[in-house]
Amino acid sequence: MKKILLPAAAAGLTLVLAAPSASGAPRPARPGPPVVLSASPAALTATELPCLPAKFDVTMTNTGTTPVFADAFLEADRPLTLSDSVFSTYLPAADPDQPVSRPVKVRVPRGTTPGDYDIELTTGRQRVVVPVTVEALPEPAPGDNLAYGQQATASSTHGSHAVCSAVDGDSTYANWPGTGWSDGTRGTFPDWFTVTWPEQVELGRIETVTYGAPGSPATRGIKDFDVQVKSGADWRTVGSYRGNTVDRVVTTFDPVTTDAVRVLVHSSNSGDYSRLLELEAYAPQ
Ligand SMILES: [Ca+2]
Repeated sequence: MKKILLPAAAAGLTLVLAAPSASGAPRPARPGPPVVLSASPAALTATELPCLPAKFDVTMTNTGTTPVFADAFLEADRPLTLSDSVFSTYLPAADPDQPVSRPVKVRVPRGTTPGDYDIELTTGRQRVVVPVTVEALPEPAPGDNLAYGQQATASSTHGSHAVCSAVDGDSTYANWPGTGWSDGTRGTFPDWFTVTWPEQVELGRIETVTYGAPGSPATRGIKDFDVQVKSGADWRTVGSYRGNTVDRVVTTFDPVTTDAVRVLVHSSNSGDYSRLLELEAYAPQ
C-alpha cells in the first residue's frame, strides 16, 4: 500500500495515512498509534558547574502497529537551559517495541538559586515532568581539584575530544579517548587549553596530565609547553617545559590569585595534536 505523510499538528505527531483510494475519495484518518514518552533518569540533581551538566535521555516508543514520525517538545523552568528543545524522530512499528532516545544536557547558569525546578516534556497530549534539584556548590575542601567541572575552552577541538573532558576528574590513561581534550589543527602549533573560574581563586599548584602510559615515555603527549596563570589582561608563565616525555607534570609556584589558568602548547611528541587527559589546579598547601 502506498503511504503518504501528513502532519497532525494538534496531536504533535505526524501520522502515516493510507493514500486516497482509486476513486479519489480520501479515506478517513485513523487515530495515531500510541507513542509512549519517558525520561531517564526520572529526576535529576544539578549544579552550576558548566562542564558537568546534568544529563537525561528522553525516549519515545511506538507501541502501535503503524510507523509514525513524532515530535517531543522540551522546556525547562528558567533560568535552566536544555541542549535540545525539540526531539523529532521516526518511530518504527516494531515488535518488540523499539524505543528511540536522545541524550539531553541541562545547564544551570551561574548565580542560579538552589532549589527545585522542572523540565516539561510533551508529545501530543502526553506530558512528563522531570524534577531537577539544583544544589549549591560545596565550599572546596583542602586538597580539592579546583578545576573540576569549571569552564574549559581551547584554541580548537578535535571531534569528540571535548574540552570539558579534560576537567571531568578522570585522568586515567586507559580511558582515552573519551576523557581528554585534543586540539583540531593537525601539525599546527601553538594550541592552548584554558580553565576559567567565575571568581578569583588562590592557586599554588597545577598538574597537567597528557596522553601517555604512566611510567612510559608519553610518545603522543605534549612536549614543549608553558603553564600559565591569568594576571590582569596578561598571562604569566609559572612553568615552562621543553622536551617533556612524562604523562603527569606537576607545577608548583608561589601562591597566586587568579581567575584562569592556561596550558600553551608549542609542540607534541607525535607532532600532530595536543592532547590533555586532565588539567588540575590546587590551592597552596
Ligand atoms: Ca579527563
